[in-house]
Amino acid sequence: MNTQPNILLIYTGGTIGMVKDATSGALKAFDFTSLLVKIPELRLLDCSIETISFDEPIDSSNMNPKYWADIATIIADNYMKFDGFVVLHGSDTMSYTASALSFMLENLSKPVILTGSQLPIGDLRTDAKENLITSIQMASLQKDGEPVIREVGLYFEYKLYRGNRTTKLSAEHFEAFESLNYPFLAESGVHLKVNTDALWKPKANAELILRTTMDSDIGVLKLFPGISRPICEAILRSKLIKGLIIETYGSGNATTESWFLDLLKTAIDKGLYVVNVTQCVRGSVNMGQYETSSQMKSIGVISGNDMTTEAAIAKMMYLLGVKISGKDFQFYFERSLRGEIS
Ligand code: ASN
Repeated sequence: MNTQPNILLIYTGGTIGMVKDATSGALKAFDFTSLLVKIPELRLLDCSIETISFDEPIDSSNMNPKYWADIATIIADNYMKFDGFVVLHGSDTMSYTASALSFMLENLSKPVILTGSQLPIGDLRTDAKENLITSIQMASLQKDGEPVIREVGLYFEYKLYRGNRTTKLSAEHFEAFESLNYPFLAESGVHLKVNTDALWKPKANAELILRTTMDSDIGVLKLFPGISRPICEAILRSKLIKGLIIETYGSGNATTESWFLDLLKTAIDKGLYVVNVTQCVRGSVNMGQYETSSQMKSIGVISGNDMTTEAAIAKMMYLLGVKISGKDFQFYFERSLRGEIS
């Protein structure tokens, strides 16, 4: 009997899957079905691997909620057949996809590891092989017949992170991602070291629930000194958006000019959900700590706490998609649903 973990590799695109054409030198999509031939090391792993690919692999800058739904559906459709899932994805929007998948897959209790690379898999100095091989190993980790990782993770350059806590910070270093408000879940050195205390513990015996409807009628407004009133008016009075994420300063602070606060209040009173996340990559929104945030709190601005903007965007689309409304929206937004908030 085969007791090896069974892993499904889902290839969506990104640099990892490109190879240099031997004659022209141009980067082109990789024939994913020949992956096992191109990377013979994969045969040495103590697991069996099956692969599935997007018909037309994409650069992750073209990622969107429809593709998120496709990935989540592949996982849900194959959930009973496999012990773990590895999603190969371009690095540019990987943190958004990791966040979105974490919300779409409620009660997930198997590993879903996203990975990719900065250099194509065929490049001599590629980071793709280590990322791919170790991601598969992370997805294969088991204890007493149960998967060790039971959440959506992102593996890159020797570290496994909680996916919805990550941000891409570097366009050139192999160490491209960080999870600045949450410890990494595991580290790859001579041994794979798992940070057991940091792992997500899903509800026992709860069935996987797939929810793929995302409502993307939302906006993000990054504040800066000098941001103009007409620009803020155009956004906050727009009938096209149902939710707005405001990227504020420091611990959630913004200008106290009355035109700004009045605009916010009118928009919130008319039903717009406004969420406050900080521009800082580390730390949390704490409305009320300074005068420059107390009024936002009192007019009903929702706190994003220490969520990344990527996670806040995915969570907003998700909560709007499942039609959570009114006070419940604030209640669920301000609470950790998948470990996205400390
Ligand atoms: N543009 C690529 C992507 O996100 C970048 C990468 O994968 N390194 O698809």
